[in-house]
Order: sequence, then C-alpha cells, then structure tokens
Amino acid sequence: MKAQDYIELENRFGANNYHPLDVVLTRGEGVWVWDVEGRKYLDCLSAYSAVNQGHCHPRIAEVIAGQVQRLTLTSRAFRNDQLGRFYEKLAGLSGLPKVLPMNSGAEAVETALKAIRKWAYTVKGIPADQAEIIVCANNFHGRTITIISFSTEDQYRKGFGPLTPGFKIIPFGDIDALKRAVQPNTAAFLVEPIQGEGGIIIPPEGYLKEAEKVCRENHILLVVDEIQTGLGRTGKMFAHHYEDVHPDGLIVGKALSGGFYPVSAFLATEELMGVFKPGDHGSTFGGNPLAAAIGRAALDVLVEEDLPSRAAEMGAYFLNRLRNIPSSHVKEVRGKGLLIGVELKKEAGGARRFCEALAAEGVLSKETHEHVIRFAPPLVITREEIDWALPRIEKVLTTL
Ligand code: IF1
Repeated sequence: MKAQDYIELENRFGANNYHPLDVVLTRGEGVWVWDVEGRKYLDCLSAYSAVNQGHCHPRIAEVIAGQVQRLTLTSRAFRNDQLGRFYEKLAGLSGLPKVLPMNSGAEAVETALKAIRKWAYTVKGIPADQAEIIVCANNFHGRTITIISFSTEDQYRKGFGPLTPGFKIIPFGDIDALKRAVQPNTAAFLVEPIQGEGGIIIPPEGYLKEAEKVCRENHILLVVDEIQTGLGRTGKMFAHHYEDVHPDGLIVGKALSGGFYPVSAFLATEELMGVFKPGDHGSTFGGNPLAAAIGRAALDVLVEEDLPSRAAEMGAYFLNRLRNIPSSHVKEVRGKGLLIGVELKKEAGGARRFCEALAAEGVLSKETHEHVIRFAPPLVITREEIDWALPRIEKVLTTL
C-alpha cells in the first residue's frame, strides 16, 4: 500500500476529529520516525510529550515483552506483583505519598476533580454541591464534558452542553487575579506550570510559589497538571520543582509510559487522597500489571539516562540556536527545557503551513494556537541531531 491508500482508508472509516499532516508513519526509533515510503523525519512533537524517552525505547520494549507473556490485566478486585513497586517509584520521584493509577490524562484529571470536591465537603466543610475550583484561561486539561466545561477554547466546548458548573476562570500568570477569585467555597486551584496547548505560555518567575502561598493562606488545595510539563520535559523531573513548590495534588500521564501504553496517575497528600474510600472511584484498566511494569521501566529510563538534565542542556542549546535564526516571520521564541514554542507574527499566515514545509524538510512539528510552532523532541535528542534539524528549520523560517 502507498501513503495515499492509508490516507483514504483512514478518511473512509475514521471520524473527522483531527486534521493531521498527511505523513503516514510506520516505524520509530529514538528521535527518528519513518513513513511508509521510507522517508525519515526528526520527531519534534514526541506525541505531545508522551515519548520523552524516545520512540520504542528498548529498555521499556523489553519489559513489555516479558510482562505480556506473564500477566496483563487482573482488575483491581485482586492485587498484582507490579503495582506496589510502581507506586513506590512514582511517589518517590514526585514527593507525594499516595498514588491513584488511571489510564488517560483526562481520567487522571477527573480523578483529581473528584478528590478535590470530596475534600471540599468532608474536610474543608464547604456546603454540599457548592465547591468551586479555580482554573486559568487558555488551560488544557483534557476532552471530557466536565473538563471542557472550564476550557476557554470555544471549539473544545461549543455544542457539548449542558456544561458542568463549579469552576471559575482567571487569567494565567496573574497572582492578584487568583487572590480576587478566592471565596469561602473555593476548594482548589488547578493549574499547568507552563500552558502547553495555550501556546507554551510561561508564567512570571515565582508565580507558582506565590500561588502556593495564596492557597495555603486560604485553605485551598493546589493541584498541578504536569501531564505535559512533567517527567523531564522542562528540564526538571517536574516543572513545579523549579520553584520548590509542594502541591497537594499532582497529575501525570503521557511519558509515564514512554509512549507505549496509556498510563496516568493522580498523586496526592495523605489528607487529600484519604477522601477516597473503597468503591468511591475506579477503572477497569487503572493500575493493571502491564501498565505498572511499563510505568516503572519508563521512570527508570528517565532517571538512569538523566533525561531531565538532558532536556535542560539540549533545550538551552536548541532555544538559543532558534533565537539566532534571522526570520522576519518570528515574533518570539520561548520555552523551558525541550518544551519550545516559536510564535510567528500574525502576518506570517498561521503556523500550519510552516509545519507542512518543515515536514517536507524532514522535521515533524505541530502548530498550537494557530501561530505557534511547538518544538518538543524526545529528551534523548543529541546535539548532532539538533544540528541536523536547525538548517532545515532555518530554511523554512527564512524562505517561506
Ligand atoms: C488532543 C493539546 C497537548 C494535556 C494536559 C491533560 C491532558 C493533556 C496538560 C489530557 C493532553 C494532548 C491531547 C491531544 C493533544 C495534546 C495537547 F493540544 F490537546 F493540548 F499536548 F497540548 N493535561 N494533551 O496536555 O490527557 O486525556 O489526552 O491523555 O486531545 O488533541 P489525555
């Protein structure tokens, strides 16, 4: 079959809920992926930071090969020999003592929302059904009805009503707005340390630390969504470690499996996680032995290859080189670690056509919020691989 055959098949049977580049991929290794016609690309999206460890990392592949021959799913009606060691490793890296394993990021976010609300009523004493959660404009936390109920992106929420109440939206990065939004029924502040989908928006220095202070002063939970910024992507194991912030809740996903399997988790303090009693919450696949084995191997790779430090070093190099490209289209180059955004001026006509041109040059990227090209390669990228990509990126940014 040719690429076009695959494309036609997808179009004939698939829902039209994405507008992908017409690149039909068939193999991945490290930062490289190949299409069905043999063309090679440097992946600068990493499946939205789910492949931080690089495509098909052999260490994780080996663990899967073993585990799938032993035990894949038992349901949580019984225990298994993988889960406890996964919990221990994840809790140890996160600094939070309790783990609730789920599958997709959105499920872990929903888990956090349920824990927050139950904490509001059973611990803080907020009147039933009155709990309010503060979130930021331009947030992205997933696609469920409740989560899009507090999205500010019309396309994500229009036509999906009735929406879930109980959320207040404030501008991201504005600590006074957070202070003003607090009221007696406020239960939590849910925030991404850097807004990924929002266009790689980095808040002012100290914002998260000040938010933590406001939360502590008002008996409000601080819950951080690190599904995209976590697990090394921004140059630390978690982005909130840059400001030495200690959240009450932490949400992880994506690279928690190295891109092999949906593995996510909600982590929390004893007090917050303690609101869940047996039967309160669950999931068929959540915490299955295969996911736990994969998760443990994915975390081992991050630690043993010191990928957070690599992301800091390679990200600084990549960002600096991108900033030196003399392009009349570029408005700003920003980022932290290997989460980098190149914002184009409006008159550049939108980032999509630049991503298409980059793909033709062998660099895969994705536009976010129309005018930003996101560069987020796997954290295993080398300086040589960045140097391979730079002339191609420069060509597109200076000749398109
Ligand atoms: C799509 C965006 C990125 C996330 C954060 C929760 C989730 C995500 C911070 C939900 C997921 C993915 C979803 C994917 C595209 C991608 C994305 F553009 F949508 F926003 F990465 F920036 N919190 N992000 O980034 O996790 O349920 O998907 O496992 O929906 O198109 P999920």
